[in-house]
Amino acid sequence: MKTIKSKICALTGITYPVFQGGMAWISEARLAAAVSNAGGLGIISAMNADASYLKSQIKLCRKLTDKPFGVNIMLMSPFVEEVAKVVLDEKVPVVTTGAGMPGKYMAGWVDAGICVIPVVASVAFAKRLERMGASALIAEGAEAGGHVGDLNTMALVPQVCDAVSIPVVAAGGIADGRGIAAAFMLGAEGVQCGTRFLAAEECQIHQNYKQKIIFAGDTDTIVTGKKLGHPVRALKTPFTRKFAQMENDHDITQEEADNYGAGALRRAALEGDEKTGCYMAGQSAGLVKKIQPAREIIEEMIQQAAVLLKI
Ligand code: TUI
Repeated sequence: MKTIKSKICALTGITYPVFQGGMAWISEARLAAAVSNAGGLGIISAMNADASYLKSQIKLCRKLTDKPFGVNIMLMSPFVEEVAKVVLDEKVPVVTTGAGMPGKYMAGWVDAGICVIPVVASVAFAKRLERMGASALIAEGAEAGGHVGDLNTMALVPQVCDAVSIPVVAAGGIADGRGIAAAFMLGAEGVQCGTRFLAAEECQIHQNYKQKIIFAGDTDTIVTGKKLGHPVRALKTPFTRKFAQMENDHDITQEEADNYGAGALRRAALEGDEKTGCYMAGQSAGLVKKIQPAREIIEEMIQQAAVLLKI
């Protein structure tokens, strides 16, 4: 069994430099614990939920693993203030952030000794967050699922690596060992995968979601919400096609989009709703072929990458 060691492993105490993305309604304690037990970094999504939800998830994760894990703070959450405090009270080892600038929370987390690893979508944000004390950064390209920036992984990652001296984790479009090897070639010290873990056995989402990921091909995702400034990548379904049509037909308002999208990811993840669910996924869905235990996913990816990197 070959292995890959990097600065990210030393920083976070994980065996393999693979993070599982913090995905709303998807990344809960059982998936995160399975990934951490397999040697990666499992991440619980604080999503749009309140402090008590996050506390119970952290408690469950700690029951299921004694390995390091992370919490992802979605900065657009209405409960962001209270969940930002929970990670301090609970002394969570690693915090990642997404969908915005975590500036006002950085000093508190850094002072408490938390390893803070924000997601960035541009060089300017990367430089600012390094100055604010981030331990590392996740440079996420627009191939990713969910909320996306403008730049693609191939261009973003090397530019962020050149701009900062802290370790960089590459994300967006990475779902196998070839992606990991490529990320290391671009200067990254690790990867974050979301879409591949949707097909983990321990991932608790509805079977319909998993089946859609497995059957998806390279062109089966679409980005909606660009005009309103919140672009989101998801599978092409009746829900996203209608959203795209609404955007094309007229100048859709924020209220209209909010009403249309409310609860759509929850309906996909929990109910497998074919008509009104929003199945967030990255362009790498076409690489995901089967449902496997998280450990198998990680070991398979690392083996393939190690061979390619001649380790
Ligand atoms: O955060 C994510 N992915 C997400 S969050 C999410 S929940 C949601 N649902 C509906 C609408 C919007 C969000 C679903 N998927 N990934 C991390 C990520 N962060 N990707 C890109 C960024 C990002 C983008 C811009 C980080 C900072 C940033 O700063 C610039 C700005 O405009 O704030």
